[in-house]
Amino acid sequence: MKERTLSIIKPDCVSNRNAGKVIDILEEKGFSIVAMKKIKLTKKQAEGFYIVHKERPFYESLCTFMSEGPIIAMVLEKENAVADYRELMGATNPKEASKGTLRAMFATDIERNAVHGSDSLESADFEIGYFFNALEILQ
Ligand code: IDP
Ligand code: MG
Repeated sequence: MKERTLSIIKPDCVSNRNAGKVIDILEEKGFSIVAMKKIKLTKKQAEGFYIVHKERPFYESLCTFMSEGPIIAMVLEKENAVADYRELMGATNPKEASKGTLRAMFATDIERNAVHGSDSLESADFEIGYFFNALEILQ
């Protein structure tokens, strides 16, 4: 089944000028970009996005990082997009990420790990709606 998932190129990866490489790989791997925008989140907007993590010890630092500079948010479409994009991203900690994954290639550490991807169809619905309205997404 064709699915849609939310991808974010995080501030570290945008400021390192690796965004184009990430987008190139996404297209090579068969993901279609059905929406895309470059924005800088406020700390409050980052907190809202990561609300599920609000009790985690890294929440405060994560939200500061995610609002330090521009990000590129994209809606990706493909068969099995949620799981396939999680696999392409690799493990949260780049030290554990398999060779060839985006995090193995572009992440610095467990926090500054280059990319985000929705972890389920349910999260994808919430996360896509957080960044895009219906008019901004190709039908
Ligand atoms: P995920 O992005 O692989 O789904 P999550 O557990 O959902 O990982 O965590 C969200 C984000 O929070 C991670 O991508 C990373 O930027 C950051 N993060 C996760 N665990 C840690 C940690 O132990 N220390 C610092 N930052 C973390
Ligand atoms: Mg997650």
